[in-house]
Amino acid sequence: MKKLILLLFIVTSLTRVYAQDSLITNIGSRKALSLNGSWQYIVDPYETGFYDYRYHELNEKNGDAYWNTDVPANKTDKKEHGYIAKYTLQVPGDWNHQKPEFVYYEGTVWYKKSFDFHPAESATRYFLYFGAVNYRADVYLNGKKMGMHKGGFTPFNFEVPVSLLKATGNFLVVKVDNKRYADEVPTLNTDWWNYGGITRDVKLVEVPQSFIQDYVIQLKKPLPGKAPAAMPEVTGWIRLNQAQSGGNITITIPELKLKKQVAVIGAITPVSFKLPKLQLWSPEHPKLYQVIVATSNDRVEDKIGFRTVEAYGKQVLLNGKPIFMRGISIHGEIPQEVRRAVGPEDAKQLLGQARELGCNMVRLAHYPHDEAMTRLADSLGILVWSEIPVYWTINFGSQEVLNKAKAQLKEMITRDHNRASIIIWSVGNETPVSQTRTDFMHSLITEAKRLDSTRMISAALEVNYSALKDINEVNDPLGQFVDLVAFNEYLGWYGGLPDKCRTTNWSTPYNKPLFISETGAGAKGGFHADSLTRFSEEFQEWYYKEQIAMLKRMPVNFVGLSPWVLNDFRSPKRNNPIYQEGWNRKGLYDDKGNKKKAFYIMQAYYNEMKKKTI
Ligand code: GCB
Repeated sequence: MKKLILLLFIVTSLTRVYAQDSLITNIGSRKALSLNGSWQYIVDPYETGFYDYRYHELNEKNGDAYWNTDVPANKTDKKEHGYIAKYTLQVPGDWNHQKPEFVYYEGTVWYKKSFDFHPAESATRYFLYFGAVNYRADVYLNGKKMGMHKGGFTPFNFEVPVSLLKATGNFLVVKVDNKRYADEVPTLNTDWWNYGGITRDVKLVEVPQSFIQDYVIQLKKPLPGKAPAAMPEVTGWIRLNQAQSGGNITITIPELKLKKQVAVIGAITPVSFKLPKLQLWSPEHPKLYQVIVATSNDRVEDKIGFRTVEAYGKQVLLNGKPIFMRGISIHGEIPQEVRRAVGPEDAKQLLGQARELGCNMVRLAHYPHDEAMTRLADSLGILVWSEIPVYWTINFGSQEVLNKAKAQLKEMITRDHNRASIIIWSVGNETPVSQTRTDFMHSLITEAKRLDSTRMISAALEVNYSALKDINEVNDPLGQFVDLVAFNEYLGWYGGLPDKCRTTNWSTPYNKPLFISETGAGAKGGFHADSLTRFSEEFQEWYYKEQIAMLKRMPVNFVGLSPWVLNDFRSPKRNNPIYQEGWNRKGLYDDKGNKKKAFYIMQAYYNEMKKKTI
């Protein structure tokens, strides 16, 4: 009996690992049927469509489950659910902004899409792909459960057996639940609105039996402190969906006249080759190359930039040269329409605003943003900090929570490990110091390094305002494990008034580059008063002036900042009825897209730094 239990345990843990390893990357280059558009829905705050009246999960035999057909077989049938055109939501998109009754809704909504589909005749496999669903998704096709995923900002896919697909009237149902729980990532408490729904693209993706699932084609880490060699070397690997022996993989970069063939040696085949006459990717020259990865029966095409990045002594070196990061923190939200950002147009707006400010870097807070953002950052030449929502006080003592954080870390890195723009993976934000916390975060850092050894790893640390001195040390023990010591400070907003900056200096005991991952003050756009009046544009302007004067006294290892924040954003924690009304007002742009006075202070500083550092 004991042996049987052990065997069952091994089998279930293997399937769990397998499920996490199945993510197909570069989904945009795959043949797919888009399932975006109108979906019908049922709001189900009591989860009546999921549990019976004894609160047991409904099973396949129970017609009351909302993933079962809503069409009565005959007129005596009792159906207490149904999907009709009157109740529709657009996908991708959060539900909160789509109907007034959803503004504050957190809970379960069932989404249903019908579609017709003629499977290809050749041996082909199909996957249902979701760019992101916040937070938990239970996916059913034609009454069969395809799988469940947790994590609101990362992609996942489930294989669909061909035999299940019908030529007409496929019945795809997704139960989306965005209730907050103490043991999830993020936890109950965040300073942003918990937008629910199928927030990113949905596709039915077609691939051959044996296909290219993922690959890393990036420059090898240079020798410490060195620029890439004259003929830089690419190292990486290609992952096929299943182990295979025999056959070749070909990597082609037409512009460099490169064609490299390697023999497949299992599921993962390492590759390495030199790139002659390479133009390195940088913010000034965001050069991307067309890269084609092919096997005898599969082919994917990508656009990849090649560069190196590392923390070296007190500096951050990009292609061997020190850089100063003129950053801004960004939430994935379009405030003008009070909704989650999604797709290329929204990315254009957000990164366009950052460019106007004079940025060469963005911190995508506090969760992985839409893939359109990192793809656009690649082509615009904007450096990126990408983060998982390990935010404030999650349950650091729980192995289960650690596994959830690791799953999101893996999905974030897997989706984007070929994006040249991404130079920093962040494992969290403002986590409170304790040994349990440090062990948890250290474990995430180790995992991030295992998954990607070519980028810097960081986390936004915090400052204790009650213990402020003239010289403050950023000495959180986590500092010993990160590559970049990053900290959030709001001196003049949370600690004293802005003139406090005049006597305050910062340092770190770690011999590493130092980055200010947040600084900011609230102001209601259009509210003008003297600079001592909180929430006036003048107060925020004063704050930025004092901060910048302080930045000019920063030690030599100061490598940049990403102030808080680009735009005002919705937050249920901000309830001043006159100035906030449910909005965090620390944006340099207000919620209508107007620039506040502080915007121009920051822009002038960045212009100055641009001249100095290029
Ligand atoms: C922080 C958090 C950020 C908040 C910000 C604030 O330190 O990292 O998520 O929104 O402060 O406005 O207080």
